[in-house]
Amino acid sequence: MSEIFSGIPYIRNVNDGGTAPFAFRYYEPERVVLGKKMKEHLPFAMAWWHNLGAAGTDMFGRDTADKSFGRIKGTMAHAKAKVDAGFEFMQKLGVAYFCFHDVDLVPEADDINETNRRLDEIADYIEEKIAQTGIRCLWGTANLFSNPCYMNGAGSTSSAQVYCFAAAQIKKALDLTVRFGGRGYVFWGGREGYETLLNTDVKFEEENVARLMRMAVDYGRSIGFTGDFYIEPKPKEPMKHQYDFDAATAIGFLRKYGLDKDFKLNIEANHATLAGHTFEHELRVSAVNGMLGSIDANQGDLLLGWDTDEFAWNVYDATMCMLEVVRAGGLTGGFNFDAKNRRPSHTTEDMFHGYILGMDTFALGLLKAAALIEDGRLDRFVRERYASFSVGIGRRIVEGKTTLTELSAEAERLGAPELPASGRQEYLRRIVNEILFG
Ligand code: XUL
Ligand code: CO
Repeated sequence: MSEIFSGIPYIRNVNDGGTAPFAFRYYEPERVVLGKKMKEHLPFAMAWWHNLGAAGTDMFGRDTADKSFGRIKGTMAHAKAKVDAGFEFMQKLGVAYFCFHDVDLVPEADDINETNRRLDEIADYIEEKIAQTGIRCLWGTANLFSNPCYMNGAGSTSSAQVYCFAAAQIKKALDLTVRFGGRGYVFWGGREGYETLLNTDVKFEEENVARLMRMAVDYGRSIGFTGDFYIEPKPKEPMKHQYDFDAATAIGFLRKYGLDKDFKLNIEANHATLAGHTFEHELRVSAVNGMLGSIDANQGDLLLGWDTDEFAWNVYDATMCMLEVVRAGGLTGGFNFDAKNRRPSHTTEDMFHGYILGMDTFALGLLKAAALIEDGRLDRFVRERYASFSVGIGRRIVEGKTTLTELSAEAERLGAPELPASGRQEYLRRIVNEILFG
């Protein structure tokens, strides 16, 4: 098989001060940080759909990039060329995992029997590549939003027939995930939501979504899938109201329907900001609930109200992200680059620049997070901030040994409270800048 990205070398960290265009500046897979190799802190994954599929089409114009890989799009020959391109791409970057939707892998046919036959054919080919390279699946998923039948959602559809097709796609995607050694299986809500209450039974739709997830867990476990299921929250786009708005909403849903033992969350940076949260807020909410599973590592544009899926370059955000991940003890999943090149970045070189940027940004974030942890001032400040709860009446509160009557008596004895100690936000931000920029 001939090389597809023939002008591009294997990407290494050459420590040349950053002048080589196809080299990492910060990512060094074998470097040990906080007792663990960088590649273990950062299990990176390639997103099949963006990297091998997205070619720049938007609602105003057609493709700018050529992702034919020398074949006619919409054919099985093209599907195989994408496999070749994808594995060469991952090998050149040292990316150990990939993520996929079923219909990223093959052109979807009109009849599901034919689609499944095509999936079996491509799966054989992908398995060969997995055996040759050791690259594995991070997570798989079913695309339950592109086909027009999903106009009202999949689990939340108004049609029992459509619900069956959703179930069939999930079953097949789970089979493939297991065949590819996947660590996880994702439910991104897609069109699970609604446009208007005038035609929607919210309670019924949510219950049906939960039923579908329960059946997915039962089937997955029956075929030997031992990994985590994930919900990937997103607040809007495509539907006006999405049922998995944010981490807190998704966690409440999982607990209500008894799915919290099998599911964790896949947090995407751009979805967090669309929900009006920071990336690190969503990570923290997941982590404190024992639900931080995986990350869709991208970045939005705060001036735009939609999901731009850019490659992350904001080092503050990456540092805060890595602080959350390291403190949580790492991910059961990994860092999936759910990111695409900007439309004018249309060359194959740009595909590599995108990944080098993304990998370097999170590597730099890891280094800076480690420096902040080793510095200790932030952690110490937070610990000391709550010191009044480790003695006297504060301690009795935490130990559950007091009552409203006792606390009320204490307040009356004091007459008026002192102001809490300063939150020192500006001072703490100075520490962050000092660690980031020296
Ligand atoms: C959509 C999105 C999806 C999921 C997988 O915004 O992020 O690509 O990651 O379906
Ligand atoms: Co995503």
